[in-house]
Amino acid sequence: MSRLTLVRGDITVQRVDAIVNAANEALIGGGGVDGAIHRAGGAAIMAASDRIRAAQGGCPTGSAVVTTAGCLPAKAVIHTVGPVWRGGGRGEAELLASCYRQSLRAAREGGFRSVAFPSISTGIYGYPLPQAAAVAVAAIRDALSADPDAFDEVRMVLFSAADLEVYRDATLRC
Ligand code: AR6
Repeated sequence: MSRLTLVRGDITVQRVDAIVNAANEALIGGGGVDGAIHRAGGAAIMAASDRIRAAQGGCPTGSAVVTTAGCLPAKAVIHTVGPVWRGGGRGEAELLASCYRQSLRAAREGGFRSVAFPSISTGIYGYPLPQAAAVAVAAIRDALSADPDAFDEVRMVLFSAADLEVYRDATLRC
């Protein structure tokens, strides 16, 4: 039976089958959670990203690709690319929902039964947190109800207490 859980914490230390990275389309690493994952996981994650870039040119916004997790406790990293916030009228909500859907599809295909997400797009990409939380919670719940036996746990890992509160509100509202 799948469940959505919310915790405050650092995604790099989560003991789950797969963690999700808020990456960029070029898969070249960066700041925020992306930087933290590459630092903690080591060079194997970038080596695998390099191979994906060579094979398919990167990862378009709203899609997801899977690499090794290197030295991290997880078995795999699912890299997804959220939309840059441009005011909300440029398909941002659909692209963000697609990140959660495609990441969970990749997890299911990989047989990863527990998955931890950071709050995609709400840092450097500027997506307003309450709107992003509503999209994330709805997209995860839709995926879990469509396929109730696919996962044991889908965990949202929020970096701050304030972010956790916003996500908690979103779970009560949806
Ligand atoms: N664990 C969990 N959450 C974290 C961690 C962590 N260790 N570190 C940061 N966050 P961001 P984006 C939270 O900027 O907005 C990169 O340069 C953070 O507080 O990491 O999708 C990529 O390469 C925020 O709530 O991702 C892209 O170019 C959330 O993670 C770009 O940033 C997402 O913030 C992607 O921007």
